[in-house]
Formats: sequence, C-alpha cells, structure tokens
Amino acid sequence: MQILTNDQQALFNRERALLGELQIALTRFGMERDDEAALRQAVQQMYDLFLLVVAGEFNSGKSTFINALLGQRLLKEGVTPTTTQINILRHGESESAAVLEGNILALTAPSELLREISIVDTPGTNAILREHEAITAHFIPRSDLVLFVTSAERPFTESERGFLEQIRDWGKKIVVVLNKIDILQSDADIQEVERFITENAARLLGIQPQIFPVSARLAMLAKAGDPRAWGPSRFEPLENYIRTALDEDERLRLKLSSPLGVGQRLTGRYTSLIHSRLDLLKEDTVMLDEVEAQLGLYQEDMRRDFKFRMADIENVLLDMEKRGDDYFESTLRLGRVSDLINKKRIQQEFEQQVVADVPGQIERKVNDLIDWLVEADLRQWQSITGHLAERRRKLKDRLIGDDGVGSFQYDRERLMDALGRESGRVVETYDRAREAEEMALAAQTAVAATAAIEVSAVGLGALVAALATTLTTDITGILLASLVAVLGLFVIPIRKRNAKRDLSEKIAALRKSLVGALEHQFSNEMERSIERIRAAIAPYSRFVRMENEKLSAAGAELAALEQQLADLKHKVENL
Ligand SMILES: Nc1nc2c(ncn2[C@@H]2O[C@H](COP(=O)(O)OP(=O)(O)OP(=O)(O)O)[C@@H](O)[C@H]2O)c(=O)[nH]1
Ligand SMILES: [Mg+2]
Repeated sequence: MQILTNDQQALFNRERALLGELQIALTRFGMERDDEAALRQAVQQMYDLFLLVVAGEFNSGKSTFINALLGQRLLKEGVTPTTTQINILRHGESESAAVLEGNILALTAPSELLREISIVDTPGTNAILREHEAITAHFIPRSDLVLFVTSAERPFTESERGFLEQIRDWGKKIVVVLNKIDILQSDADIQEVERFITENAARLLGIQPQIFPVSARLAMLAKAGDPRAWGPSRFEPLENYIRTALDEDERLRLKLSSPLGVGQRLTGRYTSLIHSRLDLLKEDTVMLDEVEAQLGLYQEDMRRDFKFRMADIENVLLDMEKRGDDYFESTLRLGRVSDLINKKRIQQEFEQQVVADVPGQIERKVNDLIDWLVEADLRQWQSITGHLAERRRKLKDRLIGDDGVGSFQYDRERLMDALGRESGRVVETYDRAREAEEMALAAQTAVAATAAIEVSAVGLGALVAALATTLTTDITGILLASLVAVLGLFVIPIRKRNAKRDLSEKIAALRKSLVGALEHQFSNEMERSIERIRAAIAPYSRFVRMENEKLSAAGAELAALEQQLADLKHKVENL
C-alpha cells in the first residue's frame, strides 16, 4: 500500500478502531457467521493491495477482459461456464498458481499493473451451477471496486439486476463494462445499449455507474500484434480510467470507503432486525399487560363477590339469632315454668326451632363458594389460552418467521409454546370435581376448627340447657318463698335478657370465627389460583422484558456506531 500522510494515517486508524468496535458490538448481539466473515475480511482488506473485482454473468467475457487488460492469456476463456473459482491475480516475478483457501486460487504474473492493484476474476453468476454465484457473492465484501461486465448480447438482465443490487447493498462502487461491442452493428447501437443500461440502473437500483463499452476480444487481438483492432476495441478510455482516474488518492478513498460500506450495510441490517424484534416484543408486552390487567380485575371481582357471599353466610347466623330471640320470648314465660324444668325437651325444641338447618345451609353456601371459585379459576385459564391463540393467529397472518440470527425466535416461540401448552393442558384436563373436592377438604378443616358445623349439638344446645337448669333452680327457690309475683316481674325478664345476650354474643363470636376462617381459606385459594397462572406466564414475560432491555441497548449502540460510520465515510469521500 502507498505511503500515507499523517491525516490519511489518522483516518485509517480511526476506521480500523471503529470497525473493531462494530465487530465487538455485533458479535455480542450474535451476528451470522457470513456477516462476521464479511466484516473480518473488510477489516483485513484495509491492509491489502487495492482489490479490483471483475464480476458479472457467466460468459459475459470477464476472463477475456482481464486477459486483455494484462495483455496475456492468463485465465481460461470459454463459451460454457468456465471460471469455477475465485482467481486473485497479483504481481510476481514469474507466473505461478497456488490454492489460497478452498475456492480461491492465487495467481501471479510479471505485470506492471499488478504492482498497483490486484485483480480478481470471479465465476459467473446465473450459471446452472448455483455455487458459482454463491462463491462470487461471498467475495464481494472484500472488493474495493467492482467492474461489472455485461455482454452486449444481453445487457442488464433480470438476474444481473439482482446481483448488482447485492453489490450496491455492500456499499461498493460499481463501474460497468459493456463487453462484446464488436457484435453490434454501429456506434448508434452501442449508444442505445448504453442508454438502456444507464436508465435501468438509475430506475431499478438508484445508481449512476460509469459505463465503458469495449470489445475484450479486439483488445486482445491488438495486444497480440494487430494494431488495427485497438481503436474499435475502445479499450483506451477504460485503461486510462484504471491507470489515471484510479490514481493513488482515488484508490485510497475507495479502499477506505469500502469497509465502511460493509459496516453500514451490517449496522443497517441488524438495526432493522432489532426494530422488527422490538415491534414483536411490543405486541407481546401489550398482550401480557392485558393478561395482567385481567388478573387484576379478576382479583378485584372475586374480592367483591366474596364479600357478598360472606354477608350471605352471616345472614344465616343472624336469622338464627332472630329465631333464638323469638324462641326465648315465647318460652321463657311464667306460664311455661313447668316446661322449663324439662331440660331435654328445651334443648330439643331449641335445636328444632332455632338451630334448624343452619349447619346444612352453611355447608351448602360454602359449597357454592367453592364451585364459584373453581369456575372462575378455569375461566382465567381459558382466557389466557384464548389470548395466546389470538396472538399466534395474528402472527401467522403476518407471516413472521425466523430472522435467522441467534436463538431469539426459537426461544420466544419455545416459551410461548410452553405457556400455550400449559394453559391448554390446564383447560383441557380441568377437573372441576377434583379441584372443588380439594378446596372443600381444605375449607372443611378450616371451618371445623371454628366448631361451626357443631353449632347445634354442642354449642348452643348446651347453652340453652344450662339456662333452663339455672332458671328452674331459681324457680324452685322462689316457689318455696311463695313469691310468684317476684318471679314474673323480675327473675324471668332478667333470665330472658341474659339468654338473649348470651345467644347474641355466642353467635357473634361464631360469626367472627367462621367468617375469619372462610376468608383466610378462600383468599389463600384465590392467591394460589393467581400465583399458578402468573408462574406459568413468568418465563415468557421475563423473556420479553429481558429481550426488550437487551435489544434496546443494542439498538442504541448500533445507532451510535451507524452515525460514526456515516461521519467517517463523509470524511473519506472528501479526502
Ligand atoms: N464477440 C466477442 N466475444 C467475446 C468477447 N469477450 C469474450 N468473448 C467470448 O465470450 C465467451 C466467454 O468468455 P469468458 O471470458 O470465458 O467469459 P466469462 O465471463 O469469464 O465466463 P465464466 O468464467 O463462465 O463466467 C468466450 O467464448 C469468449 O471468446 C468480445 O469482446 N467479443
Ligand atoms: Mg471466466
């Protein structure tokens, strides 16, 4: 490479460092192997001789053109796809050939031109042999300038357009060589073909490449000793371009701007990849937020409904208290003093009239509560399954596939699948009876501890029996004293009041402990239901959150690098 001035060297160093940063950033992000190789080669290329790559469709005359340029038949020419590997031609004291890498052959020849630049002959594109095209496409990122050879027989074909697009996307400068003009009848024909190429390059690719119409065959003839062929070969302007327009400064400009083009192409590619992933995640986040909001609503609804249901259960007890009051009112009367002596009968009466079906009623209400909870739990799972199914349908409609870089899509789909499978499985195998039974068992244990179910047998029955007994003791004493009036006026009302108060206190305590136990039990069940749903969603939502952070950071980093690449490219172009 030429000796660089201080400014040039500074630019060179800056570029080298910037591409290094890009390499690190993209490697961290996880770039594809091909892209990594392209970037590595672009960096490496900075230290090599100027690389002029000759590309184009097979049979367009690339090898012939290079032979003509060098004035010697170094490369094989032929009517069928001929060149099968990359040939790098470099300067050497004598002709030699050595395999560089798998598909690359290094040739040397004692040519003055090759002291300044290396010339690369590539296998033609659009060949039956697809691998030829791949070999050439792979090599493009390494080039400093691409001479694109098209033949006057079929200029600017559709496949050429596609290939030129790739070259353009790598940020390469393109010069078009319109070969085989010797088969055209007149200068006017040549001009027409040139115009055709210019128009289409601008319209379809947005580029304005310089075009050199030549006949490589005539040029070769001229160099082999037929001077009449030189003029019609129109090789002179092209050779001048290569020798003079492509002077040292221009070569340096191209050499420095070429790797920057590769860098820009890669930042562009990964930036759009990051954006499309972020878009995807944004919608995932919306869906997860919806699910979360719904869980919140579910919890709220359940709490509210639960309060009503608790009030319902409390009412059962309040009704009982009222019946108790009525019972005391009608039983603890002077006229029934004789009945009050029969403790067993009082207890029985109390159980039949006051307690009645309270335990059964409470049990039924608790069972309703359980069914209601189980139903609500199932509905939540159904709704999650529904959300996921809809998300998938939307994605399918938009045909979002793997972007081929790293394991993002794979991980995302795997987690979505796992969640979908889990919620689907829960819904499909949801066994209401078993869930209810499990809950009932737990509720029973809790309620039993409050002795609620035993309310009739032990609690209140015994209370009433005790009341009756003490009352009769009093009555006996009072009767002996023959103070019936006192009994009617004072003792019985006081007893009655005490009995009512006792009952009220007992029921209040019962209500408190029953409701407390149920509340405790069912808020646990609700928590458990929501926790289970959240646990199923957690890996997926964690992935969404973490990828979001990761991608945003990578996006910001690439944006900064992109800006620096553009700035540097601007500087290089104005070198
Ligand atoms: N008429 C005419 N024929 C040419 C010219 N240049 C090359 N050819 C012929 O076109 C055919 C293909 O030439 P090559 O140089 O092998 O073409 P290539 O582009 O290297 O082909 P691949 O290596 O297969 O991609 C050969 O038969 C050449 O003789 C030219 O300027 N005029
Ligand atoms: Mg060839």
